[in-house]
Amino acid sequence: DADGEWWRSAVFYQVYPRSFADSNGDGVGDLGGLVDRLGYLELLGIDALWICPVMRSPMADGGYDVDDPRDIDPLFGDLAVFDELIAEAHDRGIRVTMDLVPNHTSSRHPWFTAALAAGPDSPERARYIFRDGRGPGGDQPPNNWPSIFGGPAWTRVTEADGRPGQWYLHIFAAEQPDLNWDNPEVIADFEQTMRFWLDRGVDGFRIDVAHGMAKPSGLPDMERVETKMLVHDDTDPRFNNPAVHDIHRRLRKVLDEYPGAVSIGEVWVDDNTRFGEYVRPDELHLAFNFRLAEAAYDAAEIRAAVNNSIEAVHTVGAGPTWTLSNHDIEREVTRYGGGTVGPARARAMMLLELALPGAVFVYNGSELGLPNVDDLPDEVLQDPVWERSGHTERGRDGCRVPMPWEGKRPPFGFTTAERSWLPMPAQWAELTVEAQLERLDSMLSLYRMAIELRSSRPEFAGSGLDWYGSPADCLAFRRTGGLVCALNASGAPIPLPPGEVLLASAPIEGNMLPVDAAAWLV
Ligand code: ISL
Repeated sequence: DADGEWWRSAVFYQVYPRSFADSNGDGVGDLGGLVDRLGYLELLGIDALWICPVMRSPMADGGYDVDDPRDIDPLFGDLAVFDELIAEAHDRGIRVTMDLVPNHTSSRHPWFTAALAAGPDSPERARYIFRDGRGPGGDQPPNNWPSIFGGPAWTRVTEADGRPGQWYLHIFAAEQPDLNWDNPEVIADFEQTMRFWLDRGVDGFRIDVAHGMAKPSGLPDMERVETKMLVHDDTDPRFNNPAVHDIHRRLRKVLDEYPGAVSIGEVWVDDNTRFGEYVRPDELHLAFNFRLAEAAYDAAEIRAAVNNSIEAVHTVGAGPTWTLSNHDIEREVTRYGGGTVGPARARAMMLLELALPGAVFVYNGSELGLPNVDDLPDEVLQDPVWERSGHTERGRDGCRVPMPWEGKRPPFGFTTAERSWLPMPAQWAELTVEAQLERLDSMLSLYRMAIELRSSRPEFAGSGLDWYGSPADCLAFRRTGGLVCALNASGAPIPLPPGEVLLASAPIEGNMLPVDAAAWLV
């Protein structure tokens, strides 16, 4: 039924809990802070939340290293406040999806501690991927795979850890050992985790590294070792192995026991056919693609990203997803050039994104037009990329700086502590929620108006989209329901397509769309 597929055109709001709002004065955001700010999210008009990991974790990778997947980390609160969050969000008509991390656990997970202590060939080690090393004495890693965060993807067990000698695989940090998804115990445990949260009332999951999990048999060497951090392509043996689809089919069966529950996979796969396989009717409901986020502010690139994203999923009957940023990538205002150009382009891209058919994911702070913070002092950096790269890559903390809520000085109402866990720039005084709510021309007001129109106007109906012929470096399309969106990526103002302007990212004068602006028409 239609409501059962609520997620198809929903606006999801991604909360990075450490950076959203702090309720207990420790300088780190938490679930209590999120509950306190639900009124803001209702005002913004979003349909659903995606909350980044809040399960128990030593926080070696911001919570993507889980040591108890069926409890809330004390840093964020407890199960009682989580239940309160679900109840209060639902009262406000906001659905709640949470992040689950199937590819790996924390190295402090009791399973992994037991695996270290047990010897080779034990059932404890069989939950992870332990191998003997190569070379004399086995002192070389079992294969040549690098970690996504830098350095080898293998760490050798030492005397201090437990029974020494073997190596264990970690595609990410050494604190994130990869699970062995060929082991039935692993899948059963994950299903138990899904049911645990679904029974508490969550509306679904964002599945971390949904193209990971399955590993190729024999763990063959990579042909071309990719040394650039955080990057991989479709030939990479660490990801996108065919057996991953059997896993998704199993997980989908659990979700199907809970009507309306959705799964959104993080799928970094370039090839359209292979990407589409993840959203076949018996696998994930939705999959992130990052084509729009990867496109420069260039008409041809944007058009190709849109076409590509739609093409990749339509043959299997799934809907597209759109995202301009998240907690792993540089903030869009900075990506599009910073200064005054970046915000103007981010506003235009936001209108384009919210005009498209499909599900949209807005990362907290995008609605405020926050820039990346590229001058964080070395000593506050927490992303494992910083350590693992030997301090050559600064990592992703710059897009994770906390939200400025109100007031004139850091920490801008984010926390009652003197300092937030990552320092906030003094210039953010003009970007606070409070300051932007007062201005009709702010990024926040534009987001609110756009989301409101998108959810109420009939012109946004239908999943079809037709491109208009438009001047070079510009693009315009028309939705089945009649909405027209035009975007100017050229160096001069261009005439608007015919129609009445519903909303524009910059003031319209004389029927001309300004440089770096977008408009909606009906
Ligand atoms: O960030 C990336 C590209 O810019 C990716 O390579 C990303 O690191 C990878 O796709 C997985 O990301 C997810 O899992 C990681 C975690 O650090 C990220 O925050 C999360 O989004 C490990 O759990």
